[in-house]
This record gives sequence, C-alpha cells and structure tokens, in this order.
Amino acid sequence: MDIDTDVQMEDAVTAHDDSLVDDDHNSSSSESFDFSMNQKYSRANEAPGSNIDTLDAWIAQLSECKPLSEESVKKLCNMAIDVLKYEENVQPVNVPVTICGDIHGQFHDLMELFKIGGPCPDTNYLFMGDYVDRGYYSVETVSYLVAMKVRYPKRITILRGNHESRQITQVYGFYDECFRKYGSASVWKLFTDLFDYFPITALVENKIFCLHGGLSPMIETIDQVRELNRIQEVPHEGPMCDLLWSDPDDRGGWGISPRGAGFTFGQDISEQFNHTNDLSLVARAHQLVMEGYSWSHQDLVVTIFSAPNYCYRCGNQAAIMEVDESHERNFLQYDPSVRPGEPTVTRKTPDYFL
Ligand SMILES: [Mn+2]
Repeated sequence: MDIDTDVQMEDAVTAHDDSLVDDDHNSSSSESFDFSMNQKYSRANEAPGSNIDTLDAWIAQLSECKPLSEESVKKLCNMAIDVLKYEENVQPVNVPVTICGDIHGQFHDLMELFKIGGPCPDTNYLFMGDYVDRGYYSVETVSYLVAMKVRYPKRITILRGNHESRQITQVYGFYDECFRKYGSASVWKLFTDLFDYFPITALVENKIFCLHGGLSPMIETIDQVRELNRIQEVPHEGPMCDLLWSDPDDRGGWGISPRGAGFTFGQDISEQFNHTNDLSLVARAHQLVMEGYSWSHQDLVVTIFSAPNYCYRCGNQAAIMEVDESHERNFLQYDPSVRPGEPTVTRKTPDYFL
C-alpha cells in the first residue's frame, strides 16, 4: 500500500520568498579548503585528530537531542563542505551497508534506527535523504547526521532528498524550526548552503543504485549522472530534479507526477535502466509505505521509508535494508520509539482531529 503524503512542488514554489535567501552572506569555506587535510581524511577514514574531540563532544550533545550552538553549527557545516565537496554525484559504497529512507526530523526514531541497525561506525550506513521537515527535531536530526558524516566519512553516506532544499524547507518546517530554536534564519542558511554539496546518488558495489526519488527520462546511464553539476539548489525540472522527485508506478512508460516535479516511471523503464547499467536493484525512498519497505516492478525497485508513524499520525512501520558481504538483503522493521509527552496519535484518529 503506497500512500503519497509528500509535498507538492507547486506549494513550495508558490510560497517561496526570495527575500529570505540572503545571498550576500557567504558561509562557505570552500575557497579556503586545505587539500592536505583531505588527504588525511582519506587515509585515516576519519576526521583529523584535532577535530575528533570536538566532533565527539558535538555528537554526545546531539545524541541527547540538544541542538548545537550557532557557532558550532557554522564550524560543523564548514567541515562538512570540506568532506562532501570531494564526494561524487554517484558516490561509490561498499558492502556491508545498511540502507535507510526518509527520517523527516523524527530524531528519537533515528536513535531507534541505530539501536535496531547497530551503532555507527560499527555498522556502515547509507541514508537516502529527507532528514528535515515534518517532524519536530529537524535541527537535531540533520546536525547529528552531518556530525557523524564528518566524524566517520567512510562509514556513513548521506544523499540529498527533495526536502534538502531552500524552497521546500521554507514551507514544510525546517526554516521555522531553525528560526524558533536560534532566533534567526542563519542556521537554516548554513544547512541549506551545505545541502548543495550532498551527493545525489550512490552505487553499492556497482549493483544497487541508490537515490531519493527515482529515474529521469533525461538519464539513460549512470555516467550521465556523473556529468551533472549538482552543487546548486534542487532545480524545478531536469535530471537532477527528477532523481530527487520521481516515483515508480504501475503504469508503463513515463507519466506526469502528481507531485508537480519529477516523473512516474513504469516497469519497462526500470527494466531498461537496470539492464543498461548492469544493476540488480534501484533502492529509493521518498514515499510512505506502511510496512517500511515495498517492492515494485517485480523486485527491480525497492522503496525504503525509515520514519515510523510518519508525522506522528500515519501508523506505518519503518524499515532499513541490510546488504551483507554476499549481497544478501535483509529488512529490519521497527515501530516508533516511546517518548512521554509527545503525540501518540494512532491510526484510528480521524483526520479532522489533526
Ligand atoms: Mn521525499
């Protein structure tokens, strides 16, 4: 059962206010990047020594669901740019790895995910986007995942979802949450500038193509994804937009997406794409599925959704997909974590109450 409760592109575009984006404030440290430091990252598979203590302290604070200071967020985002700018549009990932779908600010459920799947860095993780919006803890969720990425760059891969965008976050919660928690838009600006550097797809052992949304009529080969310039806001149309917005569909061929961005694609499209690129599977997120995972197109496509009881009301299970050394797949399902004082609305609650 697929329920499409994700956003409409038109909503965000209509509500977009250019005045909120302060282009004069350049928070990027990319021009001062120290290449020798990147070499150390590659060799050690972890952050440079002088930063490890800082990162561990940030991770400890965040794991208690306490947001970092604005100054720390700025440092963290600059460190993350220096890692992510060297990742590829199609980031190579090795097995074993545990592949995860949407989180949407449900911080306590993210902690549950790491309990179910095993702690990082003991377990390698690949997240397929949509860390922010909808839930109450987008700031803590994205801060935690970015801090883990900088601390263990070879152990965790974080792809971009359609919500990792300036326009979408201004409508669906992250902008407001940043303003509420920090008193200004500056942390939102730091994170949305960082989102431009997130890789848009990953390729597990050249066999499992992972991305947030789905396929694009403008992309026949994975090499074409490698040629895109991804360091930009998610466009309204075109291949990069489609990769973050499209959905598989029971109808064949390409279809117009009810989301107003991306396309729907049928089994014939998935068959051709997987054959052309010698893939065994397309793994994607982006759609709520009641069991936490759902197969499409005769097992050529899998949807993974990792936010249980999405929006605190959908009553769905969440899932993550383990892929082991022999490429065997195993799904782990889980329910929402119990948190006193937070909404515990069940699926029986009528919509008019919400
Ligand atoms: Mn999405």
